[in-house]
Amino acid sequence: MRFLGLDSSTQSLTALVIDTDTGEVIDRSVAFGPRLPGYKSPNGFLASEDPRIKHSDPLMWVEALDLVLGDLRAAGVDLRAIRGVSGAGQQHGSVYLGRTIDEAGAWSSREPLVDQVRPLLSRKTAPIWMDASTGAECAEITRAAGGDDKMVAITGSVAIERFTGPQIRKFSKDDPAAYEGTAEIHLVSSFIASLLTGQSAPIDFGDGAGMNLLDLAAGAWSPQLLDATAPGLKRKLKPAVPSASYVGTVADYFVSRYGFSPETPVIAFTGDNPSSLVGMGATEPGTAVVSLGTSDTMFAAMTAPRTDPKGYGNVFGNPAGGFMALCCFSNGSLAREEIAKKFSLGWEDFAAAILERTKPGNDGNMLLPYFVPEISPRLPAPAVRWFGAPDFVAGKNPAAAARAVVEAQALSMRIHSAFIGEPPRRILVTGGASKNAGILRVLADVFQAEIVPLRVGNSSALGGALRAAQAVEGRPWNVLYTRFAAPDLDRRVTPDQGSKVTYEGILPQLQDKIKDLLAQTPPRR
Ligand code: ADP
Ligand code: XUL
Repeated sequence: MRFLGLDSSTQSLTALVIDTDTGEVIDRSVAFGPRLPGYKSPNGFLASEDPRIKHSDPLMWVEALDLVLGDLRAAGVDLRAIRGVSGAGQQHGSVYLGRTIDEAGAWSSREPLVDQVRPLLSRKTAPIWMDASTGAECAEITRAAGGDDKMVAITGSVAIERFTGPQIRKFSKDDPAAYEGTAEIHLVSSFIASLLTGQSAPIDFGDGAGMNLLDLAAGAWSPQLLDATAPGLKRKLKPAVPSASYVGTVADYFVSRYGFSPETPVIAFTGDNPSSLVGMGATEPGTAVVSLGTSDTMFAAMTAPRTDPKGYGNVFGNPAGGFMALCCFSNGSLAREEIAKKFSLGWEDFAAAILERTKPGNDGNMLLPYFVPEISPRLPAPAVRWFGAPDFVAGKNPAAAARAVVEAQALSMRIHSAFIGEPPRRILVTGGASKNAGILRVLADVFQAEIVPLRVGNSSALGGALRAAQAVEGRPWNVLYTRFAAPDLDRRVTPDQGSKVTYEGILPQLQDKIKDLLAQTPPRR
């Protein structure tokens, strides 16, 4: 049978079709910048005078949905054969509607969807996960909830700028009339599911946990946090649901425009990271995933919802049941690119610098690579510090610089993910930088774990298709993973045992340097 997965991410919308009988996969992506230039969002968000503000136009996502389904059809995919749809969205972003989709969503197939959604918006733009303008609201919510510990105990995370609750609070303060006129608030994931079904789709536990509003233990919005966030918020959110919930059927609009079968079931959409956990076949505890994208993330399934006492890591719902932990590092590819640019290194040179011209421990050369404000550890401003030999500190040793940025990232990832539990023996890697053998080598040595790339990209969209297949067809996860999430064993990297002692020695040194840096940083509140 055939299933469709969608992923509305920061820079593109991907649609991916799997055939569970033949193992065939076909996908198409619409990159917002080049395909929808009218939205003036080359990287998926609108320009803003205040660099802390990052918003997108939700209508860009609506238009992209039409475009990507059109692209699939043009590629010869028969959408009539699709037996179920699910998907994912970039986490934390929020969409504000003056009328609910239940009231408005009997979409006419004679008019483009974007023209039918435009009049529904009670707020023209959607704050996204990159927004960092809600520091005051985080502090207010935390105070009302009774402190950071209380926030973590209820929601699995401290109140964080990029999360949805603080975004909602800021809107309610900045424009109380428009907030008052908002009938329904969606995450990106539930918004896309609502477009697809023409019904108000609920938020799932996986993505809902990234709002600073969900009581993880109860699986319901926390009354205390609803009150702490904004007046009347309960009425604007549907109850959250388990990720495997059926939320409707594909709307007639898509049946008549793209040839879907009537009554094609739609399963709740989730966040892109929970969806990738499925797409990488990592929903059982024991295997961690490192995603090396614009930012780097590390996440893993957990049996019980362990929380990060330092407050950097987050807990989300695992779409296959239970929970997952996630650590997000803003200085991922962004920081590696800074070094590559500064020393004019191509990615091949960058890998060779690590593999051939330097060795574990980097002869004592070390870098704090915070080129942009960091989430883990929390640094509100850039901070780059060089330590070691004079030529390295003077910026005259390109090979050591390449190794230094990656060693610092991997060690910091190890330090900041320790709360998740047992150190992983196997780490699956994905994202643009997972092509780089030098980076994989350092990860293997620092974690003393086997590093395994997967064959398929687009793990979040694949997760959507697999979740639809699992819910509709009932195939066990393992069978689906064997078929669609097979590791690329040819590119597997195993740890060099000899480097273990070196890194055990360096880890506390880096930890101290991070501690010193944090001590120079003004307290958050
Ligand atoms: P996202 O989905 O977060 O937008 P991707 O997973 O597509 O990002 O990764 C894009 C990043 O991958 C680019 O910013 C680039 O820095 C990095 N990248 C691409 N190829 C390589 C490579 N061979 N080595 C290291 N980094 C790479
Ligand atoms: C996770 C996070 C990002 C977005 C990106 O907490 O903020 O990974 O989900 O799509």
